Amino acid sequence: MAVLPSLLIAFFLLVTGSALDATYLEGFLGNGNFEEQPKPSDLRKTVLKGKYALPKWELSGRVEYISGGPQPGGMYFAVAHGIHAVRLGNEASISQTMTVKPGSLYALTFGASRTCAQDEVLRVSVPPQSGDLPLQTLYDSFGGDVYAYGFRAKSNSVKVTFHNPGVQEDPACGPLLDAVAIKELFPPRPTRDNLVKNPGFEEGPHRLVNSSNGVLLPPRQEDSTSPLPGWIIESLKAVKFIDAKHFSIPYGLSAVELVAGRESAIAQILRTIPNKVYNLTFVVGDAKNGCHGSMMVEAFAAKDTLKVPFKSQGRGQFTTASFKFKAISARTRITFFSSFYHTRNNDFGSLCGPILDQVRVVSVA
Ligand SMILES: [Ca+2]
Repeated sequence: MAVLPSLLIAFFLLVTGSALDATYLEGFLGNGNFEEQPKPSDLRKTVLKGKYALPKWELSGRVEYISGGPQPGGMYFAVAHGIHAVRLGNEASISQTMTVKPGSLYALTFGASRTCAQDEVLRVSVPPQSGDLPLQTLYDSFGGDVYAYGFRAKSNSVKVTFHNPGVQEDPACGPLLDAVAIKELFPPRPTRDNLVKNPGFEEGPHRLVNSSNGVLLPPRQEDSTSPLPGWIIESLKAVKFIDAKHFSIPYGLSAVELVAGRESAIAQILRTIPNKVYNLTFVVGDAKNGCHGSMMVEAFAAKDTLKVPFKSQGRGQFTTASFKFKAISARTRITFFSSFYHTRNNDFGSLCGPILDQVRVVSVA
């Protein structure tokens, strides 16, 4: 498997930990793609035997070491990143301790999918933080989904754990975890000519190599620990972080795709002056990813709203919209969502939608 040189360097720094204080951290965790194989004596069929059977990881409960493709018993596991993955059975977990900078914001990026039950959940914890990721919705019907989870480091060493809190009749049932990477994030600040933090979505989680389908930002992300710095992911479903390498992006190198209709919204809380009038500008378009049709993005700020229709021909076109709102308090929430659901023309199982970029709020003199 081809690994970018920068990832190798970051991986080296990650495992040695020596230069971390001064160095920016991005890349796989130790054996983050699970391609460093366990010793044959540490495996019973596919089940890993003991706490240290998988190099660089600590295991608990029934963890299987999986090769992608057809499985005995008729199941098929898609492994998008390399060949191997782990499967977390009933109440099983895998952990890794790593060196980080206290106070810094990080995002974990990982490939995860459910294997048998509809209601499988992956719990990610980096104490004292923890979050449950429902895997019920398959956003990409082919390669499995890639998610991000953000956390703020409380000390210079953190223990990252992926846990299956579920109990199914078949103890092997549970989420498949295919690759795990980390990236340090730098939360952007509002500027004099824009009150919005991270307005063009340029700061976001690591994209896995081979990950051509974007990174899902799970729902219920607080702005202080969001993997998309500054932004809150509200509601029930994910928003997708997409990059210029695989999608058409209006401005810069990344944007967000509103893939789950009204079930998912992206929001930010701005500092405003009550009774002052502001102008909100944003860009709506399509990512040139086979997502066609009549789209609509709804924007909300204080008591004002705007519906922006956009007819996607799947050519990577975009339009700029703006409206004025009057702040009613010292904090104003701006919110965006897609009015409709869309699926890709070439794959009706994959959710897609309008993209949002370049959000700007300035006060009107
Ligand atoms: Ca952008």
